[in-house]
Amino acid sequence: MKTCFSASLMCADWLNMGRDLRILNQSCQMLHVDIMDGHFCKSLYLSPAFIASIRNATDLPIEAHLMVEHPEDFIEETARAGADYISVHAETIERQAFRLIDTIHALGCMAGVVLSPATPFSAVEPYLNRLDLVTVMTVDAGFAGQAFLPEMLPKIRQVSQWKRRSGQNYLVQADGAVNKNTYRALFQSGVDSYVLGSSGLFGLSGDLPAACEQMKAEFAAATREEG
Ligand code: S6P
Ligand code: MG
Repeated sequence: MKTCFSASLMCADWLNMGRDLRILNQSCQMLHVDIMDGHFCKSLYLSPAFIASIRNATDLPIEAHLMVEHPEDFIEETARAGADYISVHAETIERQAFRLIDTIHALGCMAGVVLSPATPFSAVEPYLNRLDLVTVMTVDAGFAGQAFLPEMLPKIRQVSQWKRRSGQNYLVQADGAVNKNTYRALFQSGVDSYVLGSSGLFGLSGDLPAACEQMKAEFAAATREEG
């Protein structure tokens, strides 16, 4: 599967979003929009309205990462705003996982599920075969700039091995502290899609075109020996 770089727009320069999207359109394969309600995690960032406002500025697939306590309240609005992938947290869908995955698909979107660091692989195993995207959080949800949690690597391997063994086609994604120090371990664990935030892209020195080139070079260097 081709590597996917997904830019986390909560870490972008909001004052220059239009300009930066034109650059990201050339260097990334997906855009990642973190939607928080201040309850599931103690932060407020982007929203379905933000997705609607950027929809016409990009042909890249947009993923909405719903960090909200009640995803059922936001799924339809997020789909109407133009999201291609809607990812909900495993911890928030336990008792209605199958129904909500069906709802996402019925709205014409691809369905993703995200595992917080403390959530084990077994929590999502019952419905993995219905997913298009599985994200393992490698930091706690809610904040940029946190330290990578290496304890998450075995879980990523479980997600990627299950995919291989079952012949499923979902993308395996890592979100949190994805950068030159972690690419290699993530790649070796089977990650297909890399969410790039402050440490892997927007916080690199220089302007955004230079940062995109640096990011791609760092990824290539970290994974080169792997072929
Ligand atoms: C965190 C959010 C992430 C962040 C990303 C920031 O709640 O889901 O998508 O945007 O982790 O990147 P970094 O490199 O600062 O961890
Ligand atoms: Mg995210």
